[in-house]
Amino acid sequence: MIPTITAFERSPDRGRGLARDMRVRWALEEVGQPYHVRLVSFAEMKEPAHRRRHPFGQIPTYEAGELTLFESGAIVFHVAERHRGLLPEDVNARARAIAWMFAALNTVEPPIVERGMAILLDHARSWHQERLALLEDRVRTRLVELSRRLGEADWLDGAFSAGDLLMVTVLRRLSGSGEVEKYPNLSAYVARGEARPAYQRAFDAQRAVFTDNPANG
Ligand code: GTB
Repeated sequence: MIPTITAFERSPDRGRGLARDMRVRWALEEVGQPYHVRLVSFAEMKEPAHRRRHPFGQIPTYEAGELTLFESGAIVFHVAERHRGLLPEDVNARARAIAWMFAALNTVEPPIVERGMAILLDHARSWHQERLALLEDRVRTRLVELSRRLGEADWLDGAFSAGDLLMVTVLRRLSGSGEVEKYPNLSAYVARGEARPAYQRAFDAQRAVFTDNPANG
């Protein structure tokens, strides 16, 4: 059964792999599971047909047979549970890898998203600079803590796992800000993730959506 995922027909990131379909594509590539992609416009995402897949009218979604899923973390977890390669076999190591999945999405991603939203949506507000400074502090706190924990290791807990996959995609959301580069071990960690052949296949596939669209020429 070949699953179908959804992705932006025209991603605002212009093919930089920052939208959340990237983590699902990467997970599927890591485990060698082929997939189809249904591209959706912003208008289509809010229509009933897509809302049946995703209650909040967003991407990504995942459909395979009777199963329809939303939430990138749940989709990556589902893929990781059903294939070898993204979660350790050992029960305790597996639980720790899952903890890193939650940490990526629940502890590290929120301040990064808040910062991004503030830059995008609040830049004209009188309080923008003051709030941005506060949000950047919160992001830095997490980066310092993550950098300390990672130390000189290649991955967060032993072998590469779905926790690393999600953490790398979360850190990539700071691309262009220079923030991750302040921590050479985190910068090398992201580069290590990006160097994985599965990452590169996923990246190329999502980039082709942008480059193949004549409207983007
Ligand atoms: N918690 C959900 C998940 O993890 O799946 C969040 C899903 C989500 O935010 N989806 C976004 C979406 O569909 C796309 S990824 N937005 C449309 C809408 O809400 O109407 C977020 C995203 C968008 C664009 C960039 N970018 O241009 O850099 C980066 C990330």
